[in-house]
Amino acid sequence: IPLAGVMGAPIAHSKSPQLHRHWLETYGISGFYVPMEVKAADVEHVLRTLPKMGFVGLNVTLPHKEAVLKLADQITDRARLIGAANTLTFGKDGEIHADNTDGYGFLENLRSGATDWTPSQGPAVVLGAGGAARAVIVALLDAGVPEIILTNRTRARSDQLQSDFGNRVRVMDWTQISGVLHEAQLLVNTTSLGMVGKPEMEASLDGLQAHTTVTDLVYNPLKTRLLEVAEEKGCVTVDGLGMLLHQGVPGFERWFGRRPDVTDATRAAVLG
Ligand code: SKM
Repeated sequence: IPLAGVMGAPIAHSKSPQLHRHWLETYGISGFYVPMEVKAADVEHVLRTLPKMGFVGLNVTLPHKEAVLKLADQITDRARLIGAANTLTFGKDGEIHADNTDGYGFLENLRSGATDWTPSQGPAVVLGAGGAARAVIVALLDAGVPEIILTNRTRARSDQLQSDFGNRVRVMDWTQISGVLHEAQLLVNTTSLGMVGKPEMEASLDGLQAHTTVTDLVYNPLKTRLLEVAEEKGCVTVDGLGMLLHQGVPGFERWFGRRPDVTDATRAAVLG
């Protein structure tokens, strides 16, 4: 019986156990998926031990996504480019294959919620320059978005991403977003602003127009203030829950042998 799970600190908030257990049940697969709260100092020991216990793989969430890359034996190009991994698969001798499916999950969610959005049509404005932004930017560049306008409250972090990802990324000051919003074909919030327990999105959205597709990585609440404002302006909006659901697909398929579908029932299982 295959065993898998999700490792992070904290881990109690994670919806991955509900997600994978829903799929196991739906497809009648015997398997286990367990949450594991692991301290940074224990990550290596845990990764060496789990394969011996019958684990076939693991999702990795904050704050271990970068650390696991250093312990991996094989790393996919996209995980290397992003600089973090969220999906590990263990080989027969415990060797670790590391992938990052966050960008894939982001794009699948966006495509399923905004069917008219075409990557090549115009620039994307990305708010935030953390790990999630890196995954989103790699996915958008790969999909053919001509330009990414990147803005972060701390300018130095966006400058770092600009130097990592090259001249299709243009950096703007946070206070100047309003002036470029009218250019955006897509607006993505990768910051935690608007998440329950965090400050509200304080960026000015005055320049936002109806032709821009707007998506938020925050999914608690499902409808953030950003998405509310966007809806009022007539934009197509896509909430962040689907990204979590879709990023789980490749791992589930590798570990449990069946490519799972993301449906309304999947959403309901995770929200329930
Ligand atoms: O990348 C994902 C990760 O695979 C699982 C997760 C979670 O369980 O909350 C969140 C994201 O970091």
